[in-house]
Amino acid sequence: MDLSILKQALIEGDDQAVADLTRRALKEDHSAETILNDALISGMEKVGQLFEQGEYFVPELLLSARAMQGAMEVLRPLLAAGDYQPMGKVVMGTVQGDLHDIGKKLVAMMLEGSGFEVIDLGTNVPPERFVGAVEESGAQLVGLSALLTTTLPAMEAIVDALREAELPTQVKVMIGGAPVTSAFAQDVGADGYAPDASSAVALARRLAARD
Ligand code: B1M
Repeated sequence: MDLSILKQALIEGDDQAVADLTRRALKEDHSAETILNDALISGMEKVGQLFEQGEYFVPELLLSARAMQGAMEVLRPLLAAGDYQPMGKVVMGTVQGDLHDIGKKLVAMMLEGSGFEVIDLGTNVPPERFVGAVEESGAQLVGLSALLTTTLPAMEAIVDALREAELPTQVKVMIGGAPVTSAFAQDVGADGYAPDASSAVALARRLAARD
C-alpha cells in the first residue's frame, strides 16, 4: 500500500479510513515509525499549511486531529514497545480557574501529530500539578492555555512556580489562548506565544531545538 493514500485520508479528516488504512499498512509490513513519520506527521504538516493559507478552518483541523488520534491509538503500543524517540515531551494544561479545553486539546493533538509526546493534565490545573508533572516526566516543554481574561494571572503564577522549582531540566514555557498576546507572554516571562494550533507546533519545534 502506498502511504500517500493514508496521508490523504488524514488531510481529509476521514477518521474511519485513517484507522483502517493504518491497520492495513501495519499488516503490509510498514513499521509504526514509518507510518507515523511518512503518512501521519507529514499529513498533519499539510493540514497546518492549509490552515495557515486560510483554506482550512478550526473544524477541518479538528477532524484531521481526531483522525490522527485514532491512528495513534493503533500505533502507540507499537511505538512504546520499540525504540522510537519522540521529538520531546510536553506537559499541557488549561490553567487554574479555567475549564475551556477545546483549543488546548487541539494544540495537544497537533503536537502529538508532529511527533511530540504530550502529557495532558486537563483543565483547571494548579501550578503545583504542572511542577509535579515536569518533575515526574522530565518534560522539556510546558504548554499553558487560558480562555478567560480572569485566568491570565494564573498563567503568571504557573510560570513563576516553574522558574522557582528545582527541576531536573530547564523547562521552556509556551502559552496561548484567545486573550493571550505575545506582549503578555514576554511580561510574564514565558518563552513563547502561539496564536493557534499550527503555530504552536512551529513554536514547540523551535523551543525543543534550543537547549
Ligand atoms: Co466560555 N467563554 N465561558 N465556555 N467560551 C469564552 C472564552 C468567551 C470569549 C465567550 C464570550 O463571552 N464571548 C468568554 C470569555 C470572556 C473573557 O474572559 N474575555 C467566556 C466566558 C465568560 C465563560 C464563562 C465565564 C461563562 C459563564 O459561566 N458565565 C464560563 C467559564 C467557565 C470556566 O472556565 N471557569 C464559560 C464556560 C464555557 C463552556 C463550558 C460552556 C464552554 C467550554 C467547553 C470546553 O472547552 N470543554 C465554553 C465555550 C465553548 C466558549 C467559546 C464559545 C468557544 C471557545 C472555544 O472552544 N473556541 C468562547 C467564545 C469564543 O471563543 N468564540 C468562550 C474554539 C477553540 C478551537 O479556540 O480555545 O481560542 P481557542 O483555541 C485556539 C487558540 O486560542 C490557540 O489555539 C487554539 C486552536 O487554534 N490556543 C493555544 C489555545 N490554547 C493554546 C495554547 C498554546 C498555543 C495556542 O500553547 C500552549
